[in-house]
Amino acid sequence: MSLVLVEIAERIGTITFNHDRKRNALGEAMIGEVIAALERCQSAEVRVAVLRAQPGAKIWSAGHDIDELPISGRDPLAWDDPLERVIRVVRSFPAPVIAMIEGSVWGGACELALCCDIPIGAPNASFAITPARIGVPYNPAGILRIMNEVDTSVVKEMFFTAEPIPARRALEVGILNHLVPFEELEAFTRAMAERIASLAPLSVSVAKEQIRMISNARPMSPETFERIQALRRKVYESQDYREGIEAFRQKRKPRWTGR
Ligand code: LCV
Repeated sequence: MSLVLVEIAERIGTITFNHDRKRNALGEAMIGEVIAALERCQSAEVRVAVLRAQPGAKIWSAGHDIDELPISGRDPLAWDDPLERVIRVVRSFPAPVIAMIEGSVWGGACELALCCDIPIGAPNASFAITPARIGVPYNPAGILRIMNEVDTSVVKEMFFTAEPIPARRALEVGILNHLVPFEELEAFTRAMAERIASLAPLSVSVAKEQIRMISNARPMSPETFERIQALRRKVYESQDYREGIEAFRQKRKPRWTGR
């Protein structure tokens, strides 16, 4: 069964997560299907794409597939990690990507939702950034991308508490562009997509790429980069990192040691 469904009509591509068994956890197989769906949309020259879960979803995505997090002292969120790859594909997709969000969004799925161009949420949308739940060292590019969308003080609270931000507050702090009642969500999103698809595609596409490049323009010295990598290595080689994953698998609370 496909982990992702794709529909392309009237220059609008709709990509639906279809992996409820693992709560749309973003594993390699599912991400491969999302990337293939985006490539199909690009070949069909869609003017806007919509990323969504099944209608009525309680979980938009449970984030990175924890079962695929490496234990062997390897960077869990390296450049070629599937989640990192799909985020780059969405950000460089040559047309706006709308995230239509019903349900809770966890971990790296928050970054995926935030790197979409226009996040639109239903009243049950919530956003929890969860490295601290598992003992994971998030990656600098991902932190910068989240900081580009949300105030630093809110980013800190999300990373330090791993608590879900509910829809109303998500709208207030800039995670959501729009908060729409359930019964209006599909029509609102469709109208936005049709509006974008009716405009000059090259102008829209170039505006998206310009904004991406300008928002990336934060120079970082090699020394700073190396220092960040050393700090992250300390975390993903820690006992706590292994404990976080083990605890998830055993469905128990983790016992942190700080080592
Ligand atoms: C693998 C899963 C997952 C899952 N992976 O259903 O941002 S970072 O750094 O943290 C990054 C590393 C990251 O994104 O990490 C993942 C962060 N995600 C989370 O912490 C969310 C973990 N999941 C949950 O808290 C619950 O599953 C939610 C609240 C999403 C849904 O709860 P619900 O009661 O509806 P279950 O927990 O029963 O999950 C159904 C099945 O999906 C698996 C889970 O192990 C279970 O599998 P089994 O039926 O085989 O037991 N699953 C859920 N999330 N991220 N597998």
